[in-house]
Amino acid sequence: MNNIPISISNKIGQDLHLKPNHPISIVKEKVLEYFSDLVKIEISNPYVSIEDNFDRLRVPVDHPSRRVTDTFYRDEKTCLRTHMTSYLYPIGKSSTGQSKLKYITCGDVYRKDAIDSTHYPVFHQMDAFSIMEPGVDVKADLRERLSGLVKHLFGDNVVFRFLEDKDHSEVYFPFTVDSLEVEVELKLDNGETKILEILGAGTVHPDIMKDLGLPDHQAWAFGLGLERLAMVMFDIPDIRLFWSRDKRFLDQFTQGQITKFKPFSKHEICYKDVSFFLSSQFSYNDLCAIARDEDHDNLIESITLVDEFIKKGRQSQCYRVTYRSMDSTLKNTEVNKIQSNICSRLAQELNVEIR
Ligand code: FA5
Ligand code: MG
Repeated sequence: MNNIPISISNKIGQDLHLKPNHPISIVKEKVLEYFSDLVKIEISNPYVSIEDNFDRLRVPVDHPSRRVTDTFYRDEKTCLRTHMTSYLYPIGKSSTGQSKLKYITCGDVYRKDAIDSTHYPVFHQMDAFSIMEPGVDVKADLRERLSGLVKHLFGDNVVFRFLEDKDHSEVYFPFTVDSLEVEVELKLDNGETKILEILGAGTVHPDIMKDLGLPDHQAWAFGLGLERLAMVMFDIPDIRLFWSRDKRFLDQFTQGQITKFKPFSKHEICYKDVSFFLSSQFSYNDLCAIARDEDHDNLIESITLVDEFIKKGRQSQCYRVTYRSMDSTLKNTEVNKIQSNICSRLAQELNVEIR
């Protein structure tokens, strides 16, 4: 049942959001500055019950996010939190009847995900919950606060939009109604514009308010990802850099200051292809999880499908694993060893036939 590799459990307790001079913490503080009326709650242990992470939030039992290819499970009852919303029920329940419940949390969350420059299996989220005084329009209040947040982060002239569930079917959370996402439009130095989804939000589902013993109250909630904000605010091109221990990265940032990242020499890439006949056990996310596990020094930059064909009725795929070190020049022996370990584990654990 336990599908948590060492490369992931090693990240627990690193707490980038608690290191004052780290970009993740600098952005967190900026968000907290704006939401100073909410009570700040720190929860360092990232293991949560499946009940709190999924069931209490009305996530259907067959929802894709629950699959072992998407979530890291410790045992039948416990997983690594996949979002900070997993505390909505326990915090709400322990303060039952408190019609003043307003809080904000921050922490590391874990998902099996693709490998590319904007996805990493560990990232940081902030989640907020605010119960409304009687008579307050919950939707209007949420929009006002989120507009204020976006301006606080990006300046008064920022261009942004609310994407509403009624217009966009992909905007959906089982734990909210009138759900929305905030999209920010950014002008890059090269003149291009970039669209960035920064958060999900909505009115907390009435069934959950009932479960919390607050059937006559309304509340809003939102959850935002800190890495993507930090990548834009600091001009950080690759999400792996946040985990760098290189002084050339860490020494560039100072508590309370948003400064542009100055890239240090980018090292050369090297790629290796792996081709195999698929099996029923194979999934891309599992391939990434195995690759992460073997790649102790974060040398893998991306894994992409480059070729696919059917031969004698069997489906074959070819993936390109691109290697680049953030800190030093790649050593051939090192890359070969990782690649060969990935291949043997693919054959053993996912039952593919390497070609
Ligand atoms: C959620 O996680 C919801 N819990 C948010 C929420 C809270 C909605 C309360 C309503 C009420 P989502 O999976 O979209 O939603 O993630 C929220 C944000 O986390 C995204 O907007 C994005 O900024 C960030 N994010 C998601 N996946 C990754 C990833 N793999 N790497 C980096 N950032 C990510
Ligand atoms: Mg989303």
